[in-house]
Amino acid sequence: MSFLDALKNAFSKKDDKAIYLSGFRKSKDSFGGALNEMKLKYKGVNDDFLEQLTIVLLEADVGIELADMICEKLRATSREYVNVTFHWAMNFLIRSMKEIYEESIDPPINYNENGPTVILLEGVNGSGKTTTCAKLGRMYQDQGKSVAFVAADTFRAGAIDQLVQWGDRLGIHVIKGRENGDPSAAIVDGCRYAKENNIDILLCDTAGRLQNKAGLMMELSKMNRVAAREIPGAPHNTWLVLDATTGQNGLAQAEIFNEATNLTGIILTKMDGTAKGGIIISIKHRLHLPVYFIGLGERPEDLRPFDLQAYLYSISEELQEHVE
Ligand SMILES: Nc1nc2c(ncn2[C@@H]2O[C@H](COP(=O)(O)OP(=O)(O)O)[C@@H](O)[C@H]2O)c(=O)[nH]1
Ligand SMILES: [Mg+2]
Repeated sequence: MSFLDALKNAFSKKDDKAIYLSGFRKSKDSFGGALNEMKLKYKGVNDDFLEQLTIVLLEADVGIELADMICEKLRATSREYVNVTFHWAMNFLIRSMKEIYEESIDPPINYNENGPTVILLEGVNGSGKTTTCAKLGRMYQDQGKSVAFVAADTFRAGAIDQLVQWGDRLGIHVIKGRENGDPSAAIVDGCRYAKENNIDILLCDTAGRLQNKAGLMMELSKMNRVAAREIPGAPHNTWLVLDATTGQNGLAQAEIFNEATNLTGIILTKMDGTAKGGIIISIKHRLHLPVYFIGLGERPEDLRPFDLQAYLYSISEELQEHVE
């Protein structure tokens, strides 16, 4: 059985197939579609083919380093075979993407067994932090957990109200920071509320100002310090919320945040609106950070755990259908 066949088999057994397929539709159409067009012109794994493949990979935002690496490996391996079909090359490509993602193992999400689990959401303005807070809140509620929000984005006018509105809609209590106040004060209040009210999951919506790295570092490290003082081991998770539509620029942001604080994972938002899903592979390769969740829309229910098989299947579905 070819790699793509095995992928199809594994995918067919999954729940939520339709949701993943529709969420990754843009990636599928552009990435899978561009690869399919290459099939028509295929005359072997030669320079023209590899050049075109590099372009397709760059358009999917896999990044130049990985695009070159994959193409080089494809070139070298294809020399060992006499009849290299297009189908074989596509199997090689998708399998390479899987292997790159799996180079490092994703640690499971860190839950506090002895009290509230504190999760900090970080990221630049507009990346989707507040919406993701609402989505995670909804997900944990569905799992039967008690949830509270901390509105610690005290810098952006309206940011606190936005989270309060989500809290009202979802029936989740919101601990509010003071506009232009110290976000760490809100974190302290939130941790105390969580301890006193047996909250399982405390989701903290923070501000992410990238203008000044030293300032960002100071602010984030203070939030970490005060959280740890209130609840042992807190923050138990620090997730960077990244807008998938920003492509390789998102990778640069991730690197800056990762230097400023101890990130433990990534949430990639707006996957429904982009064909640039390849960023998932390059983040994993460069920063060894797991992508725990993806945002597939603006509603609280539009969050799904990132599923590598579903992603790879979705982008290669087109290739499967036309395979002999
Ligand atoms: N299509 C889509 N839009 C999203 C997603 N996540 C967030 N958004 C939208 O992106 C915009 C900014 O989100 P917001 O949560 O306010 O970002 P923040 O500044 O980081 O808190 C809003 O209009 C959201 O509805 C997603 O997964 N898909
Ligand atoms: Mg916000």
